[in-house]
Amino acid sequence: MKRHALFLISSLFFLSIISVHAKETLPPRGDGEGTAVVVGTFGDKAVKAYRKKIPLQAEGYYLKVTPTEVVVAGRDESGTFYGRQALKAITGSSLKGENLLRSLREQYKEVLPLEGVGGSSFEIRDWPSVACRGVIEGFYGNPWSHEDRLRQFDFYGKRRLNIYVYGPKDDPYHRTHWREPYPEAEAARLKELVQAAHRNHVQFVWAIHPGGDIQWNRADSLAVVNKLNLMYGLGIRSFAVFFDDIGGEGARGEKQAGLMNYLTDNFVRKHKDVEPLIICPTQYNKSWSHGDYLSTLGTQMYPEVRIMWTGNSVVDMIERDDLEWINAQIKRKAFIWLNYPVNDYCQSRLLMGKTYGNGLDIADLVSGFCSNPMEYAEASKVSLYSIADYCWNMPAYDAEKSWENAIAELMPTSKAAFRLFCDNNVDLGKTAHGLRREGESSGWGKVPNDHYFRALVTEADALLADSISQPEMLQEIKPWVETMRLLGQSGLQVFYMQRALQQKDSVSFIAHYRALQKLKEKQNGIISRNYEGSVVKAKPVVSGSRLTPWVDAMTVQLVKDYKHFYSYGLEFLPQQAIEDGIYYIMYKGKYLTDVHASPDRDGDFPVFVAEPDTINPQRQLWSIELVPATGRFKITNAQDGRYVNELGAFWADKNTKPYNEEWNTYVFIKTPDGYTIQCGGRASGSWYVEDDRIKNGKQSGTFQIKAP
Ligand code: 14T
Repeated sequence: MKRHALFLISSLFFLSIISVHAKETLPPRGDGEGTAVVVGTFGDKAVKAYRKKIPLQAEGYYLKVTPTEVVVAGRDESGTFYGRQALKAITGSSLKGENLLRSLREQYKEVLPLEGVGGSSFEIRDWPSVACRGVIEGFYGNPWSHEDRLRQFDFYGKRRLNIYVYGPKDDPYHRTHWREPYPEAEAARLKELVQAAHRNHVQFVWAIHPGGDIQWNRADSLAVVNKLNLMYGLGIRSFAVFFDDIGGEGARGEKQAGLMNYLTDNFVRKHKDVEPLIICPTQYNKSWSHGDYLSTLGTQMYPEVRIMWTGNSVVDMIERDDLEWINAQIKRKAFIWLNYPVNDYCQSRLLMGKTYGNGLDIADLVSGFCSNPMEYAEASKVSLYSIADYCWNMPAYDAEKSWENAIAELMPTSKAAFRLFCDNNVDLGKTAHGLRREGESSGWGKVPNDHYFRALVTEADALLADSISQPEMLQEIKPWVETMRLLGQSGLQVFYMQRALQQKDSVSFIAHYRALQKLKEKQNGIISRNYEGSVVKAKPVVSGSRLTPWVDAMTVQLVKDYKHFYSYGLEFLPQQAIEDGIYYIMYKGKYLTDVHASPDRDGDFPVFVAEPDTINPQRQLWSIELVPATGRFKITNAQDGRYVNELGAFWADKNTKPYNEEWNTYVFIKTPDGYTIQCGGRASGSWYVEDDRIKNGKQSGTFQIKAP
């Protein structure tokens, strides 16, 4: 193939790149002259004159723009591809002169203004910080569709991401049925995908996940080689083997290392054009590492095999110290599998906030950096956009700026609306993996509450009405957009309830409360991915860490306050299992008693006592009070105010274990002869009685709650 092109472009094309000065000097269109554009790759004759200017780094390029000359010279084909794109982006920019230069400096590694033409002439030298930059489709849940993936590859090309690892957990031919070939139709589609990836200079890595049932014998080694060869036939030239989330026989390090070496010898090296393998180890994060598993991989596996790593835990941002630790274990640079913005473990949330927290100084310690995204391909682009920025020019990465740019580029016709939407889909809530994202609903509190809620409604409407710009994105996020709308409407109803209470207008209060309930019902009907064959259906939550809990807690609080003063419309209000008050808590005729009533006794706990306490009756009385934030009840002793914790004890140490409404509030459930008392949140379990004291477990006791 001919690698260079020397051609003329008309001055019309060039107008937008160059300043007014340049425009004047350009010859008019159609006179046969114009700006000379030279495009080529290192080694081509056309760019020979510029060979010393081309960056040495793979995928780097040199770009020169003057009124009479444009040069794009890549270190390699990818470099030329990215150089052309940079030229196109600059051509499309409306900026001029110094403003243009300033913006170029933000985006490209080296920008050198050329003398004399006031910002309209410059040279750019640009190259990536990280060699392998991209995406690993490695989540549980509905795999991306064919069209999703095609759109992703175009996006990667534009954003200069160069690797895509195919490993959706719910593709049977990747994992559960790894030995079997893809059916013909699926194979044909994969082939088409591979070509689309390559057109965008994206390496397509196909991953196999054999660890669930692999036998460490010749037959299964051959079964893997056989499958890889079939995939080679579809045009795939890069492969990975995953051993994540398995136990037992498949998890043995020396066997895995042996297989990787076997595959390298009997597959990779048998072809001239296959990249070194990638392994996802079983111990793919530090918190799971034990024994000599990692160092076994490090010493026994060929050094060219790349090893994936998610960080200090399954879901973690990556820092330099962490890499120094793992690289020493595996005797090579880790290939990062970043579990963000994947949401397969918090499916009700979309993760569309800023991508922050990864060190800006880790480029020299990684062999690659891939993001595991959400099953929502379009929505994932907000974060992937930033991952791309981060990997291309790591020291210059600015999470905030990159997020703003992503929003503007992904939803050009509804920027403000989309920005508000993303800003309300940031945090994950409490999950087993612990990652939290800050700054959800960042505009909340900066304007009056009702204004904010109204904006949620109007911007949701704006997004729902915008069918021109990004139908695929809108289709995907629609259940969350509708949820944002309902959240806004609910917030307004809460606002009206508050106002009604202030104005002592019980009729209005009840009306708004009922309107709020209607919105709740609507919300319950919203389900994402509610189609035939969906592996995962999600119930969307918007601003799940800020506004949604605020609306819920506010509702509980307002209802409580209302009940305090009014009796109108009580039939429409939820009944508390127990009205706030002071009670005896009894079990089989015995009284729960704060025997010591001594606030500082370590590890103290109340016990059930047969006799009523006539000297200190308060010791047997308990305040039971609904806590709006959790909708559950706090139980405190009337004598000394100590709360009962989930294990039926008083605080062990009030400094190290202070009251926590998540853990220390309880659900009362009415039964025919009393109540069962359930712990909330992660403290899950029910109270029962053993040796006259409260225990938390699966069996649940029945307690009587009696007014004194
Ligand atoms: F291979 C790994 F690097 C990895 O992260 N594996 C999975 C991944 O497919 C998934 O998307 C991600 C987020 O849920 O976490 C890993 O899956 C897990 C992690 C767990 F801690 C599955 C079960 C777990 F208990």
